[in-house]
Amino acid sequence: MNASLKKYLLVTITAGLIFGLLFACHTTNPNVRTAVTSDAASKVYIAPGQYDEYYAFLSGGFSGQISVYGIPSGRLLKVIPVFSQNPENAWGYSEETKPMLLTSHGFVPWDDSHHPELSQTDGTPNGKWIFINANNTPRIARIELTRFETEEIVEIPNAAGGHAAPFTTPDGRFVVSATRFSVPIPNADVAISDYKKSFKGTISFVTADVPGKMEVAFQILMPGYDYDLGHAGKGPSDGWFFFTSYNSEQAYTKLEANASQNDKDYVAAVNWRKAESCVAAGKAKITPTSYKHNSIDSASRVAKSETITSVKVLDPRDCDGVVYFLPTPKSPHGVDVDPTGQYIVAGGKLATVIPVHSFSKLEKAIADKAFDTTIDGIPVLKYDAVVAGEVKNPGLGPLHTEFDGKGYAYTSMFISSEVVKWKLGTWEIVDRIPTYYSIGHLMIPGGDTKQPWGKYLIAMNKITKDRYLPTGPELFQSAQLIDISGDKMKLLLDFPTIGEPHYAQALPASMIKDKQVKFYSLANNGNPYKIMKESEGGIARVGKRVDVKMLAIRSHFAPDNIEGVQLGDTVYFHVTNIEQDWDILHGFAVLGNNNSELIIAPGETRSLRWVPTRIGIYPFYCTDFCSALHQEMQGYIRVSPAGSNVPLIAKLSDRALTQGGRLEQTTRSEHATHDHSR
Ligand code: RUQ
Ligand code: CUA
Repeated sequence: MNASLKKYLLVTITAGLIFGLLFACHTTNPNVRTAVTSDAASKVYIAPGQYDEYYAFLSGGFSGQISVYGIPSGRLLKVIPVFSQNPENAWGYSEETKPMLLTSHGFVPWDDSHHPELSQTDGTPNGKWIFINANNTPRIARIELTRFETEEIVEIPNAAGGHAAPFTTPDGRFVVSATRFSVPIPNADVAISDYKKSFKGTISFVTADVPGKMEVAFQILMPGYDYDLGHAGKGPSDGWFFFTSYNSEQAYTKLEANASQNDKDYVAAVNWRKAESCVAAGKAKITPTSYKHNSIDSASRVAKSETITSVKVLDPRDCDGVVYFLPTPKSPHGVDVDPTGQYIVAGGKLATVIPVHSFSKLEKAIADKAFDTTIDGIPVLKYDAVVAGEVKNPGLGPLHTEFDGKGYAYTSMFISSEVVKWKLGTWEIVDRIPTYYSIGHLMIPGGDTKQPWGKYLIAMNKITKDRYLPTGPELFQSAQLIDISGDKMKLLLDFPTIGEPHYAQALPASMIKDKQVKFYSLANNGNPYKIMKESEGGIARVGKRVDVKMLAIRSHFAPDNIEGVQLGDTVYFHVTNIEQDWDILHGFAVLGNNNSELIIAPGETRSLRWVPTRIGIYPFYCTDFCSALHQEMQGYIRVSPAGSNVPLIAKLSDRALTQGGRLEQTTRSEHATHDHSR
C-alpha cells in the first residue's frame, strides 16, 4: 500500500470513528459515516404521484432477472423476468413462455445475469430494447421496452460462461459475447491437463438489430484465456471492439495464485469490420453446432424455440489484422471506452495504476509494427507504444469506469471501497467518495455512450453489512446514488437491490414513458386457444389430454364448473383475459398445481398444465385482486376415477347464470391437438 493511500484510508477511518462516537446513541450503525449533505433528502424525494426522471435497469446477478428502478427515488418499479422462472407472473411456467428457457442443454430454469445493455443508434441509446447476458449457460436476451418483457433469447455456441456480453456496437447491429471459460472447441472429452493444447476462447458477434432474428453472425477463435468484459469503440475507434482477458498464464487449477503470475495480461482489440469482410470473403469455417433461438411471436404472443445447426468460426491466422493484443496490468476486469472514443480504460483488479490506452497510438503502433511477439496469429503490441497514460495511486482494486461526458472518468475501487473521479488526458485524481462497501460496477446514465447524462452515478456494492436492519446471514445488496452534477461527488441515497447487481444502464424516462403498451388487443391475439366471448368456451378430450378454453372477466371465469376429467389425464387450462383496460389483470390457480399461477394481462391468453393426482373436487380461483367481487372469482373442477362415465362438461354455475352469464354446456373437440408443452 502506498503512502498517500495509507494516509487517505487512515483519515477516512479516523473520521468515521469520530463521527461514530458522536452519534453512538443513534439506532443506525455507529461506525458508519453517514456522509450525506443536508439537501440530499430533497434531491431524491419524489412526491406521491410524481414520476422519476430516469429508468435504471439493474442486473439481478444470480437472480437471473433485471430490476427496474426509478432514479433519483430508488423506488423499485418492476422486476423483468429473463433467465429465471418467475412464479409471480408465470414466466417459464406458462405453456406460452416455457420455450423461452430452452437451451441445447434442455430446459434451464435459472441463470446468472450480469450486464444490461441498451440498444443504440449512432452510439447513443434509442430506447427500443435492452439486452442482458446469461453468464452460466451462455445466452443473450433482448427485452422489449414498450412492455418490459423478454422477447428473444439466443444461446451462444462454442462458449462456456458468457460474461463479456452483451455489449453493443454503436450502430446497434451486433451485440457481443466472449467466453469467460476456455474449453475445447468443439467441446470434447480431453484431459483437463491438456489445457494449453486443447482449450480455446471465442468471441461471438450476434446480430441484434432485427427483432426475432438474433443469431451468431460469426465467432473469432481466441487463445485459451479467460475473457472478462468488453466495450465497443466509438467515434474514431468505431469499428473496433475491446475485450479484457486474464489468465494469460493458462492455468487450469488454483487460478487465484496461478493466474496472477504475469505482470500483464491482455486487452484484445478486435477490428470487427475487418472480421465481417473476412467472413464475407469466405475465410471463416462453417462448423456444425447446435444452439437454441427462442422468441415470442408478436401476433400469437406464444414463444417458439428453434435450433440453429452451424456457426461461422474465424481463425485470426486467416484474417490478417483482425485482432491485436494490448498488454495491460494486471488481470484486468472492466474495459471502458470514453465518450470521444479515443481512450480505452482497463481496470486491473490487482494493478496499482489504472492504465489508459490510446486509440491513435494503437493505430500508429499497428502501422509501425511495434510488436513484442505474436500469439496464435495475434500480434502483441508494445505497452509503451499504446498506453496513453496511467492514473497513479487510484486506490485498490480498480474494476469499472464510466464517464460523465464532461471530461471526467469515475472508477470503482473494490478493495478500497470507493469511487475515484479523475480527469481524462491529465490522469489526475480530482475527487473520491467512499462506498458501503466493496463496490463492483458503477453506472452513469448513458455513461458508456457518446453522450452521457452526467447527473447521477449509481454505485453497486457487493457487501451491505450494517447498512440496513439485519435479516439473518444474507442481506440485500446495496446500491448508492451519488450526485455528480458538481465538482465534488455527493452521496444522496442508499437503496437495496434484488440479487447481486453487476452492471446497470439507465435512460431518461421521457424516452420510453409514452411508448408503453397498456393492454394487448384481443382482436390481434393469435393464441390458438383464444376465446372472445363466453359461448366460445369449452372442453375437449383427445386421449388422456383435456383442453379447457376459459375466459376471465371481472368477476368470473367462464366456464367455472368442469366435470368429466379422469385420473391419469393431463389438463390444460387456456385462460383468456378479455378485458381491454390498462392494468386489469386476472390470475388463475388450481388446487395442487405444481408449477405457478398464471397472470393474464388484458387481451392475453395464457395456459397452465395441471395433472391431478387424486379424485375429488378441486377449486380454482383468480389470484389477482381485480374487483370488489374478486373473492367470488372462483370455480370447481371434478376429477373422477379413470374409466368413469361422468360426461365431459364445462359450464357456468347457476350462480353465475343468474348474474347474466349464458354459457351452454359444451363438449367440443376442435383445437385439441395443438400442444406446445415440452
Ligand atoms: S462483473 S463487478 Cu460480472 Cu461485470 Cu464486474
Ligand atoms: Cu380476477 Cu380477481
